[in-house]
Amino acid sequence: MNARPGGLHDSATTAAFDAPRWRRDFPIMKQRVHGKPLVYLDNAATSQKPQAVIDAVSDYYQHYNSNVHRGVHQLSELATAAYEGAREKLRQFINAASKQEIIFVRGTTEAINLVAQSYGRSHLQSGDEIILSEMEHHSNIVPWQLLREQTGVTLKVIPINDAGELQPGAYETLFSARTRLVSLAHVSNALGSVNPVKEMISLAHQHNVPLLLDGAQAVPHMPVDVRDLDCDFYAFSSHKMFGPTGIGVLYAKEQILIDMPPYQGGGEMIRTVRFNGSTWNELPHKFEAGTPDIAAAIGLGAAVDYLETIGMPSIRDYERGLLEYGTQQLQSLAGVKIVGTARHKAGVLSFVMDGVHPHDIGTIVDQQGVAIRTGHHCAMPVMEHFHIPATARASLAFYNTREDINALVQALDKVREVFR
Ligand code: C6P
Repeated sequence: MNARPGGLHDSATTAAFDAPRWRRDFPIMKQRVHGKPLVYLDNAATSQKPQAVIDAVSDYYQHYNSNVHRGVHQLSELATAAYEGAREKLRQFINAASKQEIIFVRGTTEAINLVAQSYGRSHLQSGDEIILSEMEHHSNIVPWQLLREQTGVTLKVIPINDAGELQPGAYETLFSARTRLVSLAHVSNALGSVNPVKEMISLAHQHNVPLLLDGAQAVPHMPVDVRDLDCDFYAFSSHKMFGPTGIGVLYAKEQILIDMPPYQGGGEMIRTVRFNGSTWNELPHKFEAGTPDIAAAIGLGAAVDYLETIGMPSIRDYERGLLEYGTQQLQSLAGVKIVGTARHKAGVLSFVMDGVHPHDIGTIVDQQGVAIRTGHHCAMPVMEHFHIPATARASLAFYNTREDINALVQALDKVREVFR
């Protein structure tokens, strides 16, 4: 490991964590891209999958593929046990009070749409207010705009400062007698800012307002305890936390879910159906209409087991050291500017380079085997704030190393050569 003397609390945390050992669990890491070893720094878009997750999905299809909650035959019982077992693993992972509070959805986007359409349409009226922030992903803006068209609610936005932090003091001033919900990123995907969510939840509750956290970029990188946070809703995606695509979780406090109408109708979510009316299944099934992505849920359960083997506090500490190393490296490059310099950050390095469009950066570093994302990252209001069309973004996971950062820096040298 390329230890740098004087690095910000780096050597102790990074040296203790054996990232290359964990990386060997990910078969895709042996891949070569354009003839170069793969350097995967696009984890905020989606993470890679360890063999244990791939095996869990494949084992289901090979040995007990069957529908859940429907059959009395053995395969169906095995599938149901594995699917519900995965739910229990998720409950423990985020410390929810009961399995009834874990709703399987397609991902963060569907989770937020579910809350907007079910909770929003049944609890909010014209003139009611929802507080969002300027750093939200489109998935935490557009569902509320759709609700605005349907109900006439008003959206209020917490502004950010030029470090990419929520402007101190601004949040509190947005509350009024009509505030009905706050919906906020735990960690920004475009900037990496970690928001002071615990204090923000507490303030919302002082106003008797529930709060939803978009945890898509938090759950893969730090311990999350929904009871300690006391959030009312928490949304996250499996594919960003080393699990399969097509599955994610909406956590919500049980009483809130009881008071919410179903989001979609169909099989599984009903107790009785007659032409003059139907009654709903108990939680969490009331919100899981139709056959779910059973294999993906089981794979997500395996991802949780895997993450717990490593330990979320170790992952958080290691990535913090790696982010500091990456920040120092990028800051030392002439003409490179990091976008998002919040005091509290998770492993996202968004940057721009003088005279080079981010898409050109992405294309040239790809030729060197380095995968990063370029664009607006589905956070156009953030780009607007910084008056830029796009950034290049390197996003970290626990299997990344300082060598990966060094490879990015070398690839950026190539970019400079091309544009000299
Ligand atoms: N961000 C990124 O490259 P889905 O697509 O539903 O799994 O997650 C949506 C989503 C919601 N909130 C945040 C904070 C996110 O980062 C994302 C996904 C990816 O940054 C793809 S745009």
